[in-house]
Amino acid sequence: MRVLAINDISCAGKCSLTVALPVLSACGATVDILPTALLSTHTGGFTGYTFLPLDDEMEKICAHWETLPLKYDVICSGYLGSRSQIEFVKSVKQRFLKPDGIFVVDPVLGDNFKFYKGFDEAFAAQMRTLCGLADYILPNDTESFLLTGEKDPEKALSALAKICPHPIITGADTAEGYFLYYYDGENKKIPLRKVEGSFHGAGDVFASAFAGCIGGGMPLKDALTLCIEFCYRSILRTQTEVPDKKYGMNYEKELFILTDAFKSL
Ligand code: PXL
Repeated sequence: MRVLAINDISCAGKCSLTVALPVLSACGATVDILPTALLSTHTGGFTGYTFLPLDDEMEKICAHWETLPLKYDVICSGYLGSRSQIEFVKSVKQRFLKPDGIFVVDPVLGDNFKFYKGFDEAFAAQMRTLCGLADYILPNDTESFLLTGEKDPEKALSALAKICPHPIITGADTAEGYFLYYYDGENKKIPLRKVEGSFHGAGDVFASAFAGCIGGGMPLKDALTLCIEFCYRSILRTQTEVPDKKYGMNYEKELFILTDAFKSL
């Protein structure tokens, strides 16, 4: 399985490509990367970070790849720095995804019901159009709200199912408890064990594992169950091992969950 991960490089504070590479590799994937921006740290909780958008390089990298040629079984996109990058990712899908390939979009927009720095309504509207081209989308509760205007996860999921065959809301609190919501012909949900606190990079850990599992041929429910376990164990480890949560998740010693699952596949 050859995977293209489109995401930023945040040099410190584990997220994006520094997470995608090891996690997808643990699923047995050969991973190529298309960096969207180079930052000293991610933007969540740090101040004074550097930010270099890589739009020009992305164009040049793809022009070179077309001479090789390269085609991908899976393309997964995450943090995109501008509306023009969203448009560019659409063309990357067209140029480099195999006809039967899988396009996974993590519509990175915000958390705790707020936009990340630099994003706004217009950016969310454009991200919605990228979601419309995806086979799977992985918004968190904030992102599903920003994409649909619906706070209720069941209603948000139904709205997202109108634009993408398999939306997955990675975690949402309701009166009945804390669930992952996904659409597979109908609305479905899986209960999650809640760990108090906010864990930066958890969405990237989950999205990378999911892209690896689904690209590796796992049925949807099995892929979700395994990724939930991998994430939960990583969160528990992070809770005790990482004093400052903005530095990201300690998922490394849980990668065996993925390598074990892919041993015989
Ligand atoms: O984890 C999502 C993410 C990815 N990349 C950058 C970010 C964030 C969230 O804050 O700032 C640069």
